[in-house]
Amino acid sequence: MTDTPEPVTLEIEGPVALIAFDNPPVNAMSHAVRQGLATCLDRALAEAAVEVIALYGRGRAFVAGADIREFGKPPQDPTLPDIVRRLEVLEKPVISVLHGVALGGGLELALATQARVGLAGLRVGLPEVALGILPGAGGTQRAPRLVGIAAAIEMITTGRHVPAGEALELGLIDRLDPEGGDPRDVALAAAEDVLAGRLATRRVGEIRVADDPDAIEAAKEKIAAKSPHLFSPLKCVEAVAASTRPIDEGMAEERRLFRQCLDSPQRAGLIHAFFAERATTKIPEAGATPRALGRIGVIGGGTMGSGIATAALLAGCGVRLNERDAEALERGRATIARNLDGAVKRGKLDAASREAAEGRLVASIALEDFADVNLVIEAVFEDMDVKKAIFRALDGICRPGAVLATNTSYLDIDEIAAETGRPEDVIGLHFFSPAHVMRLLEVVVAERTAPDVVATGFALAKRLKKVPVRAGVCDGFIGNRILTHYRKAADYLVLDGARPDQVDDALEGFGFAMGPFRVADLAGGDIGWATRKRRAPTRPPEERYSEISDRIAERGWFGRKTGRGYYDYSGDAPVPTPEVAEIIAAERDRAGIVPRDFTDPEIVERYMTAMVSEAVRVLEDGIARRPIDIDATFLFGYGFPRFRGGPMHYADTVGAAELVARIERYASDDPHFWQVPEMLRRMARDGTTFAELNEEA
Ligand code: HSC
Repeated sequence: MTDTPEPVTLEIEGPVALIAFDNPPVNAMSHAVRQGLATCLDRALAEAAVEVIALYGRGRAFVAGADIREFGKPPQDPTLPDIVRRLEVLEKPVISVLHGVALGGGLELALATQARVGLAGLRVGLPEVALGILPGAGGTQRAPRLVGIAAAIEMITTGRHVPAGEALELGLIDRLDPEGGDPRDVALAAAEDVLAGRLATRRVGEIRVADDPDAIEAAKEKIAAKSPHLFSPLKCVEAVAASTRPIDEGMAEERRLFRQCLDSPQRAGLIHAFFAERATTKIPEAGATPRALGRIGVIGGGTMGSGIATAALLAGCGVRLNERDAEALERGRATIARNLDGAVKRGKLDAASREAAEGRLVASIALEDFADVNLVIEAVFEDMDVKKAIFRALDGICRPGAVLATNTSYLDIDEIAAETGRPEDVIGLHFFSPAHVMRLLEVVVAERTAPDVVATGFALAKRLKKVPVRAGVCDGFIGNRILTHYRKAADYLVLDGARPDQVDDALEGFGFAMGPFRVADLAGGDIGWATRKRRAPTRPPEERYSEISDRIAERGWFGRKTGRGYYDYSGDAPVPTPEVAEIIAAERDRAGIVPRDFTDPEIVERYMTAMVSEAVRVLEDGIARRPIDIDATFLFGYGFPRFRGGPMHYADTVGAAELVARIERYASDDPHFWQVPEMLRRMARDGTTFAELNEEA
């Protein structure tokens, strides 16, 4: 005997069979659930008194889809497509009652039932495209039968969640129960309505779909323009196009296209990214109770401070903003107001909520006003002395137990913490600009940070809907430390013969949102220049140093904000700044370099190998706990192509042995920069992968 609860249960109430999914947390259709459903259906059919069957979910959702963890493993019968086909043609009518979410295979299951009742707050959708696949259990065939080809393509290629009201309007559900209530009770009542003729049933698969070649063509064009790298969106469109055929033929075509997606490396990358987004919260401090978060203080009203304040206001927190004088404070306030306006424009909040958010902001030039905040985030410019002075002051002002956080990108947080009499309350909360938009939050744990302070950092991230990654203290933490290294590889490529725009184009071709030189122009050349100057005294003499960026910055060309940088922004579209080519040529002459050609794959290979090498050292040093934390850092903070899963997932696709061979080959030109990390050498020898390290951690 085992105590494991059944994931699917059957209850017979007179002529009604109630089948409930009970597979926490989200009732994913794992093999056990599919099997359980098949068995319950058999039993309901065998029961002569049963005239109608109603499906519903226990817990927080109807069904959130197929069990994503099963993809990539051998399929086990009964498959979801088999089940939905069976449901639709069952001798007794089956209906479904949906609450929470009905996503992917969950909605597909519901579409195969003969009537759908939604509960208030329901969201439905076919989000498979985000996982590199397509709805493979009839969604591409039944959704168009209910909403038409154009609307089905829109839903399936964006994967968006459709709110209950819209689902009713579109015809995805037949009835919306505005009261909500217990799904079981609603299921019983709806089944009785079917018996009394108050709720009509029909087989969606029997509906005919009107062809819409214009919508199909327009969708293909849009995908080619917006997501040229992605494999599955076009396959989604092809599958929907087959919905004009009889259901069995359409489902066969859907299955053929689904298989292609399943076999594509993008599927593995995107599913890895899905789990990376959730894995980062599994930290040693997860059991600690977070401290209160109600009132948040932000010191510094520049781009970063205002962005952080905006993020906190949008999350419903009360915010105190501090600047050193009234003028700077007013600028900060204005930036926050603009950010909030932008959020309204992007449809993130309505006008009333915007006013309420702004109403929660209190601006003050007196640090003494921070005495009662629960958590304060310092976001002034990167100057150790200034930061130390602020922390000394906060130590004297803030109430005991307040969390004192710094948003520094590079500086030593242990040194900052040592300025206070309460280093256990000090932590790094490293946001990424624009902080109210970018999802990554590095939670930097200093030597003496208390576990509940770490837990508070993670709780804040959850409240702000960010992806928190636990990092250790070093110059640049996880992301910027790795960035500094591979950015040098990009500089060396240019020094040795590539053009900056060629490097950018090659990496954008690989899938990065932006190449490193376009990023530098966007971030502002002055920032990198200041960092390089700060690091100059500790730069090892054997390190190659490209002065190209310094020469550009010395001219006051800081990128977009000054109209010039690597690119010239004075015309309609940015073009490479002609003088930059001269600067590069002069630097090559000065360094005695004879330029050579690089192919795009060579550029990508060197850049990615540099990224992976430093990432491995970050793991070796314990700055990141697991490879998947590094993947999440790059996916959510550095525009890493999601379909490639992150740098460590990419590294597994290349293999440790090949990476070692590459580094050794490049090292013949520059043995200082290209060094094989010990861990990578060991992995190459043992044939192990980063995925295995994730499992072990
Ligand atoms: C699909 O359905 C494919 C089908 O079309 C066809 C299949 C045909 C096959 C044919 C073969 C021949 N599976 O996000 P949260 C876990 S593809 C497994 O933190 P929230 C999640 O990892 C699927 N696990 O909560 C986490 O675990 P942890 C289409 C799943 O409230 C926990 O649940 N569906 C899972 O913020 C809580 O998740 C989707 O893409 C799943 N399907 O959001 C929906 N879904 O605690 C994906 C969740 O260990 N899910 N988990 O970290 C979501 O969007 C969100 O999780 C929800 C909940 C909105 C459901």
